[in-house]
Amino acid sequence: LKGEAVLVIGRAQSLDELRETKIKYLGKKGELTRVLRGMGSLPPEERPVIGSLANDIRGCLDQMIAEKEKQLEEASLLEQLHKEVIDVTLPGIKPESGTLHPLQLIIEQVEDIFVGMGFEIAEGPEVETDQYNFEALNLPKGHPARDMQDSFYINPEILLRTHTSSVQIRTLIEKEGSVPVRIICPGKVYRRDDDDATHSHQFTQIEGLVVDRGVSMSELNGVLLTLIEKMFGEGTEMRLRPSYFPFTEPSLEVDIFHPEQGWVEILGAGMVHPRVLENTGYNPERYTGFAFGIGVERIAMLKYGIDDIRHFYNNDLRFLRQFKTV
Ligand code: FA5
Repeated sequence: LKGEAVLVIGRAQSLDELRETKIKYLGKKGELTRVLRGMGSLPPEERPVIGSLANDIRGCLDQMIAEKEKQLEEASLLEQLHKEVIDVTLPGIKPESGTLHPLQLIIEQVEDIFVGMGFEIAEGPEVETDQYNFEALNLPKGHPARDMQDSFYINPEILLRTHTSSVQIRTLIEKEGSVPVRIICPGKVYRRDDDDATHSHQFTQIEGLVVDRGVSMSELNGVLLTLIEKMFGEGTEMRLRPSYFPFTEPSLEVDIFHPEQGWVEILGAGMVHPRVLENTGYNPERYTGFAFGIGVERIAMLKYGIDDIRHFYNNDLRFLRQFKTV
C-alpha cells in the first residue's frame, strides 16, 4: 500500500490530483484508515505491530504529500508569474481621443485674448425675458428694430435670446453701479432666420462690454484691432461701417478683408447708449462704455476657410476630425 501511494503522490501533476490522492489513502474512507479500522479483528498480539506500522506509513505519506504540495504550489506560482509578465517596452495602445469643436476652439482663443486684456468671462441663460433681451436694451415692444432679430417666443414675456447683449443688462444689474465693468460672454443665440450658407437659426456670439469713467471709442477701436490681429495675423485689414443698434450710439459694424471672400462682416459694436446705463442704475453723466457682439461662426469660417455655416452643426466626423489639436 505504501509503495503504491508513494508512486501516485510522486506522479501527481496538480494540486487537485494531489488532494484526491490524499483522500484516497488518508481520508476518512481512505485505504489506510480502513486498515486501522480493521485492527479490531486482528489477534491482540498483532495489533500494536500493525498499528505502529500503519501510523508510520501515515506519517511518512503526510510528509510526502506536504512536500509535493509545496513543490506544486511553487510551480504554479512560477507559471502564473510567467503568464502575467508585462513587457514595458511594447508600444502602448492609445485610447482614441475626441476633438474640440471648431466653434469651441474659436471661443477659447477669443477668451484667451480678452482675458489677456483684463476682461472677465460672464454667463447668461439662453431662455431669456423680453425685458432683458429687448426692453432694457432700449428696444420697447413695437420698436421697428425688433424686426432685425425675428425671435422664437415661448410666451409673450419669455423667448430664446436673440443675441448675447442680454448679458450686458444682467451684468450691469449685478454690478449695482460699480466700475470697472470688463466682461466677455460667449453663448448660443437663436433667430428665425432662414438657414443658408452664412445664416443659421441657432448660432454663437461673444458679447463684450466695458463700462468705466472716460471709456472712449478709440479704446473700442484698439480692443477690436488687437482681437483681429491676434486671430488673423498682423496687418489684417479691418473696416468700421456706421450702423444702427438701439442700444449703442454711435453704432458700427466691423468687416475684415479676406483674400478669397472679400469684406466679411464679423461683429456689431458701439458706445453703450445712455438709456441702457440709466436702465441698469449707472449714471450716464459719469460713466461711458462700449459693447460689441462677435459672430463666432463667421470668425471660424474665415479662419479655417469653411464655406458653409451648416458644416458646424452636421456632426460629420470627417469635418470635425480636421480640428484635432491633441
Ligand atoms: C447683434 O446681435 C448685436 N447684439 C451686436 C452688438 C452687440 C452691437 C453690442 C452693439 C453692441 P447682429 O444682429 O448684427 O448684431 O449680429 C452680430 C453678428 O452675429 C453678425 O455680425 C454676424 O457675424 C452674426 N450673425 C447674425 N445673424 C446671424 C445668423 N443668422 N447666422 C450666423 N451668424 C449671424
